[in-house]
Amino acid sequence: MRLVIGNRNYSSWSFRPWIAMRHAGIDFETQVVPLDFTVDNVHLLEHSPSKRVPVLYDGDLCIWESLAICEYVAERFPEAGLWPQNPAMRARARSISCEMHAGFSALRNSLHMNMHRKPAALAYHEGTAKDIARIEQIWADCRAETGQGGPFLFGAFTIADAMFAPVVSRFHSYQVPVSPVSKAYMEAMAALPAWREWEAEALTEDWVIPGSEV
Ligand SMILES: N[C@@H](CCC(=O)N[C@@H](CS)C(=O)NCC(=O)O)C(=O)O
Repeated sequence: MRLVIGNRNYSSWSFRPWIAMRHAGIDFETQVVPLDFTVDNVHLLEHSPSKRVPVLYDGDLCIWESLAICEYVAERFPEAGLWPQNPAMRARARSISCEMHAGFSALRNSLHMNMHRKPAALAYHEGTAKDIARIEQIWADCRAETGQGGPFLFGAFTIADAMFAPVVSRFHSYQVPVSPVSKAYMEAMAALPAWREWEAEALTEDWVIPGSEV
């Protein structure tokens, strides 16, 4: 399998399936196709029917959209336990994953993922503050109700954690003040070997996207 991703430093959507697949120990190649907004990323059309990354190729099969890729690998590698075993917990994990995939646009548009950024606070608008509050509520509820047996949202690491991974990175880069529960969750995420591998690669990249530097 081959996962086509954007710049590791900025491509938050690419980070999600990559960390899920790497953490699960799935064998795949990574192909980096740098984003270039000066030419409207037309080169992405060579790799992706939607002109967006990430895209997963499994032989001739092409799967795009981060959450669809995660769903595909969870089905193809059931032993990896990428969703919770318990049906009620699995349904909840899907609810919060869909909520992340479909929402939080104020946060995503104002605090871009940028692992190179020297961590420092940045003023943000009310919409972003509301998104942050909702995310912290999701994390607190999961840690209290479904997080037994491990430091992640459903105890063991699942796709739900992968979907929130770029948010963890953003909260760190922009020094968003968080609760002790969120802080502990963020530390567990950043300690994952897969996280460290992605971050180390991101820090070697020297591409700069001016619009993502805030
Ligand atoms: N809903 C898509 C979003 C993918 C997306 O927007 N990817 C960005 C990179 S993080 C992209 O390819 N941008 C290229 C462009 O907008 O031209 C997903 O979940 O995969």
